[in-house]
Amino acid sequence: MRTEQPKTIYLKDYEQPDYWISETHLTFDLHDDHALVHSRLSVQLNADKHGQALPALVLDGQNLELLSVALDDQTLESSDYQVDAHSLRLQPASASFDLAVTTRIKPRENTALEGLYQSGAMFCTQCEAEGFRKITYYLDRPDVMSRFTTTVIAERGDYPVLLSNGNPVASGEHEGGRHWVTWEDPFPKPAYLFALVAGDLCLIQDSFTTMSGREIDLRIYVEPENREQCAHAMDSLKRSMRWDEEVYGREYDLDIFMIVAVNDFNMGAMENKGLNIFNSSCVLAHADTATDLAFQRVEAVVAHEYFHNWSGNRVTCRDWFQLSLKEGFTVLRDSQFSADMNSETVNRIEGVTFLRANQFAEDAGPMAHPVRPDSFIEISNFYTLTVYEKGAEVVRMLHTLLGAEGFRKGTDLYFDRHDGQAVTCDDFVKALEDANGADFTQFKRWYSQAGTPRLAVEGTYDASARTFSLLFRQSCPPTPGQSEKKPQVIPVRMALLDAQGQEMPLQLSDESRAEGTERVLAVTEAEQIFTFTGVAEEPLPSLLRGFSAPVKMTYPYSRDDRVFLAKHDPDGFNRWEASQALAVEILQGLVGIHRAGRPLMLDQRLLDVYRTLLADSTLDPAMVAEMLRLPSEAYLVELADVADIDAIHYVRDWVRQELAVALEAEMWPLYQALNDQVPYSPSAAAVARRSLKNTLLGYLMLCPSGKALDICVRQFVEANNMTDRQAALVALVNSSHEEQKRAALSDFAERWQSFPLVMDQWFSIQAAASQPGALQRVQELMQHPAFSMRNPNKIRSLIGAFANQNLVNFHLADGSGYRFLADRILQLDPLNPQIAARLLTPLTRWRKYDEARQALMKAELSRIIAAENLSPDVYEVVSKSLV
Ligand code: B3K
Ligand code: ZN
Repeated sequence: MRTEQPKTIYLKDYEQPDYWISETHLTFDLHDDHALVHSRLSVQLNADKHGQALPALVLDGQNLELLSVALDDQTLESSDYQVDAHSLRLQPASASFDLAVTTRIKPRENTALEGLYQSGAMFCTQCEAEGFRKITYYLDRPDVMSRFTTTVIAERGDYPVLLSNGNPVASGEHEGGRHWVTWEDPFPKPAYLFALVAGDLCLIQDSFTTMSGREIDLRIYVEPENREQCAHAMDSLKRSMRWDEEVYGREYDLDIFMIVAVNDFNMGAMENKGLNIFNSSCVLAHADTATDLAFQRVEAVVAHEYFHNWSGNRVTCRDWFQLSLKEGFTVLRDSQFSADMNSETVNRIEGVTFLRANQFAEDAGPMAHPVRPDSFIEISNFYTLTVYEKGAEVVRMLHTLLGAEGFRKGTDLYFDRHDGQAVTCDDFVKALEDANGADFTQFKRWYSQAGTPRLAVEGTYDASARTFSLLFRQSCPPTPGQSEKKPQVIPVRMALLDAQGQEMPLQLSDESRAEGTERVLAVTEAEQIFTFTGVAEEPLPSLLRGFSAPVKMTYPYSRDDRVFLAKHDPDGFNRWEASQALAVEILQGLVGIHRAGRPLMLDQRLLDVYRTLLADSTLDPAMVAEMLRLPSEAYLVELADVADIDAIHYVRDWVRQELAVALEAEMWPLYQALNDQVPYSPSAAAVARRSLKNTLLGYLMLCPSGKALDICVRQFVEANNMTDRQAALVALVNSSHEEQKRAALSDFAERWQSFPLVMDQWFSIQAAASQPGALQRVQELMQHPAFSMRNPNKIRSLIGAFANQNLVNFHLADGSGYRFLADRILQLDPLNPQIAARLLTPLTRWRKYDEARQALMKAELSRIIAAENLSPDVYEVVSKSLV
C-alpha cells in the first residue's frame, strides 16, 4: 500500500499566482546521456494579490537535479532555499528580480514521455499539462504567461535540426562539432505550450499566404524514411489555415509553422506554439500504407492542433479545470472543418456513434465528471471524452441556439476581448451572451452537471382541434458526488412529417402564423409541453435532428414508424438514426429471446429497410454503408443495465449472417460495380465507394455459399491501397478459412515489417478478432519483434484493442482477460503512468456485468491498488472505480 495519499486539487481553491514571470530565457545543452538546462527568469510580484508583502517564491519541479540557483546574479548557498521532490522554495528580497537556475535531467531515462525525452534518435518534449516542471523549476500553471527565448545546443552530426517555439533568430557553431540555434517566441505563453526538438530530420516545406497577404513558411519534419508520407498532412494544414480565416476570421500570427512527427507519443498531437509535435500516426499517410480512416484522422488532428493557435494558445485556460474551454471548443472547430471537407451527415453520424458508445459509458461510470470538473488528483486523467467530446457537444448546442451568425459574433468578441489572456469557461459563455444579448445562466449547468440527461417525449394529436402536442420530460441520473440534478437547456431540432414524409408547416400555439418546417425547441423545464396548431393530419415527429443535444431521447415510435422514418425522413441524420434505433430494438429483443433459450427469428422489417437502401442508387454510398452497419457491441453494452456480452455477441453475429444470406443476391452486383479497379483517389466520393464496397465484402464473407473467399483473397492481393487491403484482411481474419487467414497475415507482416504504423494495424486486427483463443494470441504477439511495451501506439494497438474491442474474449468468464490486463497495467505503471491509467478504462466498467464478472473485475482492481508505489494516475482511477 502506498504511504503518501495523493492530494486532491479543487477548483474552488483557485488563487492567482504570487508571482508572474514576464521573460523566460532557456538554454539547453543536449548530450547523449543528459541535458543541462539553464533558465533565467524575470520575476515580478503579483501586487494585485499581495500589495507590497513578499511571499516565498515556490517553483514546481520534479525529477530534477538542481545544480545552481542565483538571484539577481548572486549565487545562493543551499541554505538559502529549500528543495523537495516537488518544489524549490526561496525568499525574494524585492518585488522584481532575475532568477537563474541550472538543472540536469536525463531525457533517455524518461519513459513516461512527459517533459524532455528521447524518441528513437531524437529529443522532443511534451509539457501539457504539467510536464514543464520535469525540465526546470517554474511556475508551471497555465495562468502564468511569459515570453520565451530558447537556445538549443547539440552535436551537429547527430542533431542537425534544432527547433523550438517562435522564430529562429540566431545560430552558430561551437568547438568540437557542436552547434546552436536560438528561437524567440514573441507571444506570451504558459509553459505547457513550450516545445523543443533536436534530431536528424528531413524537411517537407510549403508556404501559405494569409488573408492579409503575409507569407507563412510551413514545415513538416519527419525521419527521412517517411518523407513520402507527408503530402496529405501538408495539404490538410493549408486547408485548415484557409478554413479558419473564412469561418472564424482567424489568421496565423508567426512567420513559420512547424509540425514534427515522433514515434513515441502518449496521445495524438500537441499544439505547442508554432511547433506542433505529433504522434507519427497523425501525420503520416500514404495510400499504400494508410486507410481512408487514417487519412481522415490526419486531416482532423492537423486541423485540431492548428485551430488551437487561437482557441488555446492566443486565448488560454486560467487553470486546468477549464480544460474544455480550449478542448471542447477546438474539437467542435475540427469537426465543423471535417464536416465541410467531407460529408456533413456522415461526419455527424460517425461523431455521434463514437460519443454514444464511449462518452456515454464514461458518464455512466465511476469516473463520471462534469465538462468542467470540480476536483482531480492527477490532471492527466481528465483529458477525457467528457472534456473533449461532450465539451464539444456543449459548444455545438450554443451554436445551435445562437445560429451560425450569432455564434460567430460571439467568438469574435471572445477572441478580441481575451487575446493574450488565461480565462475560464464562464468568460467564453459571457462573450457569447454579450455579443447576442442572450442569457445562458441555466445553460451553464451543462458545464457543472455530470451524467447523460434522459429526455422522454410523447406526442398527442387532437384531430378535431388540429393540434399536435409534444410533451418533454427530462431527468438526469445521479453521478459520483452529484445526487440531485437540475433541468438543463436541451435544444431539440425537429420537424413534423405527413403521411408522404413531407415536412409540415410549423406554428406554435402562441404564434400568429406558420413559419418554416424545422424548428429548434429549447426544452428548459423538467416537464414541458409544446403545442403546434393547424396540423392538418396526424404527424410523425422527426426529433433531435443532427443529434442536437447529447441526451438519451425516447419516443414511443412503433417499428413501422421507424421503418417509415428510415426511408422517408428528409433529414439524413435522422434517417440513419431511425435505422439504428430499429436495429437496436430488434437486437435487444433477440438477446432476450436467446437468453430464454428460444429460437431466433429476424424481424423482416430490418431486411426491408436494408433492401430498399441497396436498391436506391441515388443515395450517397457512404451513407448507405453507415446505415448497413449494425450498432456496435460496445454501444449495446452501454444501453444494457446488465450486459450479457456473450448473448450480445452471439445475437449480433447471427443477425449479420441472416442479413448477409437474405441480401446476398442484392449485394453481389453492388460489390462488383463498386470494385471497379479505377486508379486510387483520396476524394470524398472515392472514399464513400470504398466504404460501401468493404461493408458489403464483410457481409458477403459471412455467406455459407463461400463464393466471396476467392474474391476477398484477390482483393487482399491486388488492392492498390491500404483501405481495400486491410478490409480484406479483416474479413479473412474474422472468417474460419484458417489457411487463407494464416497466409494473408504472414504475407502482410513480411511486406510491412519495417512500417511501424502498418504493423500497428496488423496487431490490432488480430487483437480484436473475436474467435476463441484471442488472449493467447495477444500474449504471443507481445513477443513479436515489432511489439514494445515502451511505445504507446503498440500498447494501444495490441493490448488496448483486445480489452476495448474484443469484448467476448476480454470478458471470458474465467477472468483471464481481466488478469492479463491488470498484469500489463502493473507492468506499465512504473514506466508510463499516463498510458497505464488509460488502459484501466474497461475494468472501471464493472457495474455493467453480471455478479461473477463484477467480482473478478473488482478483484483485479483491488490487486492493483494494493501494489506498492502506484502512480497518482493509476491510484486515482482505481480508487474512484472501487467506491
Ligand atoms: N492538448 C493536447 C493534449 C495534451 C494531453 C496531455 N496529457 C492535445 C490536444 O488536445 O490537442
Ligand atoms: Zn486539443
